Amino acid sequence: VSVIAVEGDPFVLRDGVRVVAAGGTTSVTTATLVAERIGRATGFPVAVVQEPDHGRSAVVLRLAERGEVGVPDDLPDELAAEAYRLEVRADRVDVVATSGVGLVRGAVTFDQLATVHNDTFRWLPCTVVDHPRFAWRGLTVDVARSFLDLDALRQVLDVMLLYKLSVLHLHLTDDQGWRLQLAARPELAARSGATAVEGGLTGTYSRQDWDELVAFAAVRGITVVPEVDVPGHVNAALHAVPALNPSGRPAPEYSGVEVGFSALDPGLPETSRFLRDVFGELASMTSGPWVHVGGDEVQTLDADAYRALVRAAADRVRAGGKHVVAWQEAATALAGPDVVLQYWDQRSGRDEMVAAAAAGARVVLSPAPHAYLDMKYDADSRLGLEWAGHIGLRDAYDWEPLDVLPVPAAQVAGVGAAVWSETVRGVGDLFWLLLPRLAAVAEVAWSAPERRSWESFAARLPVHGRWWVGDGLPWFAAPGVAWEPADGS
Ligand code: TNX
Repeated sequence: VSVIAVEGDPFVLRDGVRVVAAGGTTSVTTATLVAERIGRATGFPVAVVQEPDHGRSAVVLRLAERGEVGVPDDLPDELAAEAYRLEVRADRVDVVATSGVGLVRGAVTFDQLATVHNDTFRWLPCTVVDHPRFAWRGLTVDVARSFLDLDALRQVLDVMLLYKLSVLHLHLTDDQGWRLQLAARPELAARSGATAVEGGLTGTYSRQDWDELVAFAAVRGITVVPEVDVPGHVNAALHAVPALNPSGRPAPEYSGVEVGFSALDPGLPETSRFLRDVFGELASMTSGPWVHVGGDEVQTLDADAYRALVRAAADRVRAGGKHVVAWQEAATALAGPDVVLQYWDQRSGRDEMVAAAAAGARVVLSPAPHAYLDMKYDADSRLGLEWAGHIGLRDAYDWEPLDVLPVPAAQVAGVGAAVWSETVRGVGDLFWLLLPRLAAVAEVAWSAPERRSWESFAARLPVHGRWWVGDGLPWFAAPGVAWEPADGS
């Protein structure tokens, strides 16, 4: 939101620098993360202490009231929670926020402002006051078509941290695979964890994997939203659970890339038991407020059956104490202030979305021609789909969320990038699609339109290429940016 250069000497990282956690246990978690990151980047061991230590240079993390952070009075609480003030002076850096998440956001900005000069790390003195435009700054990752293991997801979360994203939405089930082990339904992962799209990776998350993932995300200020997609995209469930099929026999596994052909059968008693078991357990293992029920692209159900099944799933989520997220198609079935609808296909569903928003639903904007980062960059891209067109870096950057749908700004929860894995074979492919475009969508989600421009973005991006190389992440040297030589692929 604002950055002001200040007169004076730079802050120079020296041996013995401390990260001071001055805000109790909340700030200790963040301070530890900051210390690890500085230590890794610079080679200095950085200690975390609870009191400033006279005479030593320090990075001080502190919780404070809104006024001291510099948050405008009319800023909604969910945005104020992520606000921060960062003051860099010659011998001391202060990060001040109203919550632990705000400290995380400020600490990342501090990281990013480092410059390297004669082998020393230094920061120019400045004051930054900042807050996001939208609270929901998401990334949808499809681990159903092709699996990503816990280590891969940790890498994704570390990149999300760098871009101040707040929601990791995992698409855990689809026709091709079922990735989450559930105690109530072990057969789902046991059978359909071993399938994938043709050539894709298989695997599942145990309950322990899941809890570790959620904790790793939480330290980074990121909420995990699990999605089990119903009533369509369910072939993996039909493959694993014979009683979900009218024949009583398991559906064959599916490794193609068609969509829309599978659906739950509203007439089978097993269907409601399945919804109860799956969404009940999913809600209970979710620490965040949301569970995603899918709801997209069903071609084989009539409208009444579709609505009944989506509502049955949503009822289970609500009974588990969570809010419901669903794809835009569910706008005909769900409404109310506890519903979040994710809008992706601008070819349809506009009127239904407008009506649902008028009835209280909030919306997450994932317009495919800008936010579907599984599209090819251009005709020569070695990975990606093309149904929503090619998405060059500028396409991912140059769009205004509030122009996507005619709904009141207050109903817009935020923006979600998505990466589907029909063509992805492992985390390297994923990053090649995400970088640099994820940085573009992240800025769309964080910054108000009057404070961002393509020219400024493109000029700020080359150093990120150096960071990605440093972290060993594959990326695409998209045209339009003066990347540093020898970077990218
Ligand atoms: C549409 S987005 C889908 C996915 C595909 C994706 C490929 C959505 C709700 N459904 O099933 O993987 O396109 O880009």
